[in-house]
Amino acid sequence: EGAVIASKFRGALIGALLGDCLGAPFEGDERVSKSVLQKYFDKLEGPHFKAPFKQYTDDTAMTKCVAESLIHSGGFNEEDMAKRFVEEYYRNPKRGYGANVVSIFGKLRSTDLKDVWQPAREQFSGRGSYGNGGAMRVSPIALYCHKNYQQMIDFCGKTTALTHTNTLGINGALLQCIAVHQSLEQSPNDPIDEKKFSFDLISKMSKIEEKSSPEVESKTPYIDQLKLVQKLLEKNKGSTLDDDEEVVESLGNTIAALYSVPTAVYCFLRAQSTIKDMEVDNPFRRTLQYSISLGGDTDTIASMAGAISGAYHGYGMINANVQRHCEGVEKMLDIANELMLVSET
Ligand code: 8NA
Ligand code: MG
Ligand code: MG
Ligand code: MG
Repeated sequence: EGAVIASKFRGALIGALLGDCLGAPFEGDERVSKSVLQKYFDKLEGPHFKAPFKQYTDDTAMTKCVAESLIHSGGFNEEDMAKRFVEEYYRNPKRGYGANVVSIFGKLRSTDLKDVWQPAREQFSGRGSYGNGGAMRVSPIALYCHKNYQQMIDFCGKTTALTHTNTLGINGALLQCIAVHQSLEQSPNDPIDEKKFSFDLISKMSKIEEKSSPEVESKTPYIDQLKLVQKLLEKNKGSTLDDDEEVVESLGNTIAALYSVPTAVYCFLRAQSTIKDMEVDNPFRRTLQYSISLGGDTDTIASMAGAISGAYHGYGMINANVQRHCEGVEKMLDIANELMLVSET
């Protein structure tokens, strides 16, 4: 049992890292041809060849900060977490950060972290960011708190509020965290029941959405999206023609959390079975390949879907050759091991 959970910890973090590294070259493309992606993955999985590293972006940089802060502080500590975000950003600012989040780092630095919560509250004239930058970095929280669901919700909300205070930004991060947690709890030998997995997400998100009021027409925007996930799964699974256009149009592929986190959940669930124009047996690879094919915010959607998938299947499902092409794998494996040690209480 210990070996299974250790593999799942590595799977979640390496899944997040690989989705980011492999998705980043396609970020902003409208859609990515499935045959181009087939060759791209085949080549990376094949015999090793010398090629420049696929560099990780803000998604992984911030995920590492979250993990290291939890490990170092023995839990959530807002000053330590904020300090790591700021230091990491100024050490390497060219990681493709969101256009607005960087002003938070500037304010935190110039005020010497006087009030770590305030700069995020000031974003977008006080409405706060609804970007997916909160959600993209939460997988370590699901790991660290895997035995304490309420603590996970608490840590996830607080970690997100350091940069994203809009209800949609926060609830998107909570959905991603809950999805990784559900995957972690599920035995890799039991096939995923897509209906149950999504119903469980809906029931947990309904507790969250009944306590918050987003600035949008629906009172339950994430539940609405998750119901769409169920509808699309029913329609596309086993069908000879996947309606990717409808997936993109309705679930979305943007930098907004509402239009990317449910999409990542969909990609994970959809990739449990075969997908047209993808000759892939491995469901982890299929998750990344399908996520990237949808275009848009490819690094982030693939990273989130990769974390959910890796947390379910475990590290053993992740091709070793591909890992050799991605920056920071060794360090991320160390982090997974450390998280494993400190969370096992
Ligand atoms: P953010 O907080 O700057 O949000 C990202 C963007 O979302 C902002 O620049 C705005 O355009 C928009 N936005 C967010 N909240 C609001 C609001 N309340 N009103 C109006 N517009 C809003 O940064 P973040 O950390 O959320 O960004 C994360 C994303 O940025 C990740 O996908 C990451 O990979 C990166 N990134 C994405 C792209 C892309 O085109 N897909 C490009 C570069 C960087
Ligand atoms: Mg990125
Ligand atoms: Mg980027
Ligand atoms: Mg992105």
